[in-house]
Amino acid sequence: MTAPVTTRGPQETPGPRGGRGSEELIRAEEPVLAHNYHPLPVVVARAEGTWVEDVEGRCYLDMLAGYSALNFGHRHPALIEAAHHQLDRLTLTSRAFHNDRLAEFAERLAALTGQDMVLPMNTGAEAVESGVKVARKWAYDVKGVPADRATIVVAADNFHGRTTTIVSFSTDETARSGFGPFTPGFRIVPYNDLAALEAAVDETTAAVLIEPIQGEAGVIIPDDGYLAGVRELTRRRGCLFVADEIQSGLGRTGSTLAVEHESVVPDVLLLGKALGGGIVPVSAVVGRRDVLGVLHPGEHGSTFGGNPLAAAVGTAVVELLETGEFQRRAAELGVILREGLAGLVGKGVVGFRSRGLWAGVDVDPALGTGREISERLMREGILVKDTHGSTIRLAPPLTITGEELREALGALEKVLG
Ligand code: IF1
Repeated sequence: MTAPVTTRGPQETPGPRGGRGSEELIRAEEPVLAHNYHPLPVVVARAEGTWVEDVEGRCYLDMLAGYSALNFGHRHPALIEAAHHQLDRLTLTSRAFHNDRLAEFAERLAALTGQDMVLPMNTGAEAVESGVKVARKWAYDVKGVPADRATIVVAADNFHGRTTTIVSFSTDETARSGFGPFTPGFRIVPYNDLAALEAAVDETTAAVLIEPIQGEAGVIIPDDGYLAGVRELTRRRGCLFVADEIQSGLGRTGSTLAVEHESVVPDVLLLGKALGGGIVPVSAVVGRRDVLGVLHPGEHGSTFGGNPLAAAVGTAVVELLETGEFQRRAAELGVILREGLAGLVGKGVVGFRSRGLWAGVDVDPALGTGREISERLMREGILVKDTHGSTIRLAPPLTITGEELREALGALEKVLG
């Protein structure tokens, strides 16, 4: 084992360490890796906390945090310890047998989120797919919707994942076109529009599925009252409220769940990303007993879902969140982020939206695309990811310090100057 990265800045041995350098590794990917991504030209080799180090030993502040999969930073000691401990005992059983880690994970995750039951899966898209299946089954078994007639109402500009059913209700042509035929049964309404939702819901509606804050769309925060309105509407009209908290949940916005900002409790929560502690893919559908209770043996499953390694890491994640420390940090540091960004409005920033440690920043298009700004920030030692057009998103690990956050904001000011 080499020493972990504990300091920022170039390490003692700059330059490729024996192996292939960044440029060579990037070139090597080209003929053998499907071109479904266009990554920034940085090849990461090690990371700790808020910092990543490339193969040449250059260090960068990670202001993306694996799209919120790294809310606790890279290799959080408690999570790494939980993973090591479990690796030495038991890693996989399949759900054909019980394992000794799953009960505690489910109990503590349900308690943390104020729900009754947990359906463990692996990736975010699987949690969404599973949520769709549960909602449909509930519509037939409990609500009494005629067979194969259930509908699910979703929002325009949503991002819920990449499977064929999920892209069926995407409005992003890049994500969708070329992948049909699509799964029927979805109705798309504008986000943040309760009247449109009211009009779209009918007696066939199993659920309303939305992100409490739309991530890929540019960190779009709905008006105050929207989430409470969705809750009231779904209850009154007799359908489920399914909240995709895969990106917004688990501390990011300054609370365990983004729906807490409006004191709303959905019927079903979809969780992922940070639930795996940046170590393994862990996702879950979490919901009330009368909803998740519609599933019976054989009706749904997963080889890896609920495996003991995932459960051990997931339990350690829940344990970190039980302290409230990360939610508090996100809320407190979110003020620095918001004030810093407010100070850049008119200085290259045309507008921004933020909640907790999560921001979508619209850069003056005259200064470059989001991609170009991201490349300039990379050269300043800050890693971010653009979204549509000239919007960049900031979502650092919740372990970031105020000083590091100010440094990132300073770099942003510099590249926009
Ligand atoms: C990509 C965005 C982030 C999600 C929500 C479900 C999933 C995601 C709210 C699916 C996934 C990802 C996946 C990644 C890009 C990314 C993303 F830009 F698209 F919006 F995070 F910012 N629900 N989000 O955000 O989870 O199956 O990937 O585990 O697909 O390129 P997954």
